[in-house]
Formats: sequence, C-alpha cells, structure tokens
Amino acid sequence: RSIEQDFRRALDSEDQITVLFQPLFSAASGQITGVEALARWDHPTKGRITPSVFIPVAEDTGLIERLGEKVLTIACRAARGWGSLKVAVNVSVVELRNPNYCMKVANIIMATGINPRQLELEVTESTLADKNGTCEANIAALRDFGIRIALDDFGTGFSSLSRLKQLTVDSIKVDRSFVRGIGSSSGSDASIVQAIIDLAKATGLKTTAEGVETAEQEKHLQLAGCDDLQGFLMSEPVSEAAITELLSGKH
Ligand code: G
Ligand code: G
Ligand code: MN
Ligand code: NA
Repeated sequence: RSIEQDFRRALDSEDQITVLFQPLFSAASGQITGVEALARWDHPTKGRITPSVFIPVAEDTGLIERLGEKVLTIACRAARGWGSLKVAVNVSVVELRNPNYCMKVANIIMATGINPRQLELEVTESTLADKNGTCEANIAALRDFGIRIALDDFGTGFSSLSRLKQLTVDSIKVDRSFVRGIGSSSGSDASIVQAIIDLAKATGLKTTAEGVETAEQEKHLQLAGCDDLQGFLMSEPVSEAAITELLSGKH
C-alpha cells in the first residue's frame, strides 16, 4: 500500500498519531514558559515515522488539514491541565491557504474551552512569501482572536524585513542551523544569531532559539538577550504526562 493510504488509515486510527511536547524555558530565569506540540506517527509495521517524511505527504494530499485539526485538538485538551502555560502548534502554509482556517481554530478553542491567549501557532517563512492573500488574512484574524503567531525556522527562508513588519507576527524562532554554529571557530553564526535577536527586539518581537544542545550555546544566547530557549540540552520532546509532572515540580 502507498504511504498516502497508510497515512489516511493512521488519521482514522485512535493510536497511530501521537503528540509529544517539547518545553521552552526562559533564558533569564530558567522557568518553563511554554511547550511546542510535535506530531509523531507510529506505523503498525514500519515503526515510528518522522514528520519530515509524513508532513510533505500530508501537504501534497490535502490530509494536512485533518492532521492539523487532530494535533490542535490534542494540544488544546492537554493545555487545559496546564494552567496558563503557552502551547505552540505548527501550522502548514497549506492549512493557512484555506479561508476557513481561522474559523476551524476558533471552533477547536471553543470546544476545548481554552483561552486563545494560551495558544501560539508556528508558521513558516513560506507563509510570508505566499502570493495568496488568504494566509495573511488568516494570520490577522487569528491575532485579533488573541492567538499569538511565531515565525518558525527564522533565517532559512526568503522573508524580507518589510514583509516581517507587514505580517506583524509576535515572535520569531531562530533556526537551529544558526544555533548549531555558536561556539565554532569562525564565529559567523554567533554574529548572525546576535543580529537576528537585535532585529527582533528593534521590531518588538520575542525570540526563541531552537536546537540548543550545549551549555556554551545556552550561555551565549543568554548574553545575546534571547528570550526563550528550546533544545535537547534542556529537554527533548516528551509526553503530556511528563509535562504535567514537570509543572508539578516533581522530578
Ligand atoms: O519533531 P521533528 O523535529 O521531527 O519535526 C520535524 C518537522 O516537522 C519540524 O519542522 C516540525 O515543525 C514539523 N512538525 C512536527 N509536528 C507538526 C505538526 O503537527 N504540523 C506541522 N505542520 N508540522 C509539524
Ligand atoms: O521546525 P521545528 O522547529 O518545528 O522543528 C522542531 C523539531 O526540532 C522537533 O522535531 C524536535 O525534535 C527538533 N529538535 C528540538 N530540539 C532539538 C535539538 O536540540 N537539536 C536538534 N537537532 N533537533 C531538535
Ligand atoms: Mn516549530
Ligand atoms: Na523550527
């Protein structure tokens, strides 16, 4: 059977698609500031399949809309048990091209009873470059509703600074390809990260660094003025129960 057929079955099943949550921490205080929901697919015979494989399939087949609804519903239900903790969910540009996207999100928020201010949606730079004005309209409507928007993988796409101002997102996530180079000999990645953080601050945006794996990177990002840190150094993506335990202060 094709991967498309298998993925369709996975969406119909109760247990193949799961959601893990990776915590984000304040660089200054070390306190948990939020979590990012990350989809996982446990294939009945092939084992765990990574999103970099199934997200493109989901986008090409239109099944991304069903995946998005599933992940968002799971994330919002989990958020109910976590007080006012921010929960971030990744959104594909394909979902944002649907004129009804904002309404679908609003329905899930109302059905689960969470405060829209708890939710952050992570969009990619391809959303900014999209000629179709629907993405922009959806982002504006989502923000009017109180949902925050983060620009994911910042620095890897082609978004111009003027587009960044127009779209008025709330925060940017510095792509891990830049974070990886911090502490390496040339020093150019450290300069790029500093420039991105300074640019974000100048335009009133919050910053999260992705892919923080070493204490040296953490130290550098603290000094650079980055707001939040996310990466395997602090925590890999974990289960809903593990986040609940982390919040309760147990170890
Ligand atoms: O979790 P992992 O590092 O394997 O994620 C790989 C990529 O898949 C990342 O770019 C991440 O944003 C994306 N991804 C993970 N979960 C989702 C999801 O629920 N929806 C979308 N659109 N992308 C996701
Ligand atoms: O593109 P996006 O930022 O949504 O990707 C999130 C993905 O990054 C998740 O799949 C997660 O597993 C992965 N990730 C999170 N922290 C780290 C890290 O410290 N190093 C690396 N290499 N990947 C990470
Ligand atoms: Mn993301
Ligand atoms: Na990213």
